[in-house]
Amino acid sequence: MATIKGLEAPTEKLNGEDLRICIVHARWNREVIDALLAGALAKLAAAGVKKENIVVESVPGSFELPMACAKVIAGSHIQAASSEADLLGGLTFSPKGPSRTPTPAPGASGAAGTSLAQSGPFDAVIAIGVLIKGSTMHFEYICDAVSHSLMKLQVDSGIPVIFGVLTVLTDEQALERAGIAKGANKGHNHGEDWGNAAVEMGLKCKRWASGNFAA
Ligand code: RBF
Repeated sequence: MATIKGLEAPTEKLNGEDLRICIVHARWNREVIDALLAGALAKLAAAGVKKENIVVESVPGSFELPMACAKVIAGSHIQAASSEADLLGGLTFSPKGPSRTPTPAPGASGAAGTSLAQSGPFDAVIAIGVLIKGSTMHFEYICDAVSHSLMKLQVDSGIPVIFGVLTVLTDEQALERAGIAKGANKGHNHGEDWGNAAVEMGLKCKRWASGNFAA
């Protein structure tokens, strides 16, 4: 019997061209991480998120994900505030003393014809990790701490934090959920769903924040 499980696609086409998104991934279980990361990046690109508006950072393991996500969210707010000051010809301070940054010309572009990266705060963060159960209680503690901390972070910060953490019992389950299983059936790459979720939540949270709701 066909399963009833799974994600229904959004009803409208999502346009991510104005979004800025950060992916933070762990490096444990790298083969699986790389497939999930590629899946997420492919869906961000398919939704029109510009390369220069995607930041990818890594941390050692999944336990480090909540702290890293909190820091990149905070840092992107600081970056946004300082680039707003720049646009007004703001003062910057360095050990050599204060200097004033010239205001960029409208439509200015970066090196080799690339457009300048957006410097607004991140509209969504995707936390990617792969936790595979071992023979001790380590797995349970990390899964619990990471899932609770990422949920708390998104609610407290108001920035969607996509839960891209596989919590699996076997290597095979991990490979299957990254679309790289060994058998004829490769499974499904959940990284793709996380890329789509980041775009959908980034767009919706922006719209809701401006008091705009579905009719
Ligand atoms: N990190 C992961 O992302 N996935 C794992 O499956 C994983 N298993 C671990 C198993 C043990 C016994 C230990 C000690 C660490 C493991 N970590 C794993 C790393 C963990 O998330 C973190 O990076 C380290 O505990 C350092 O804070």
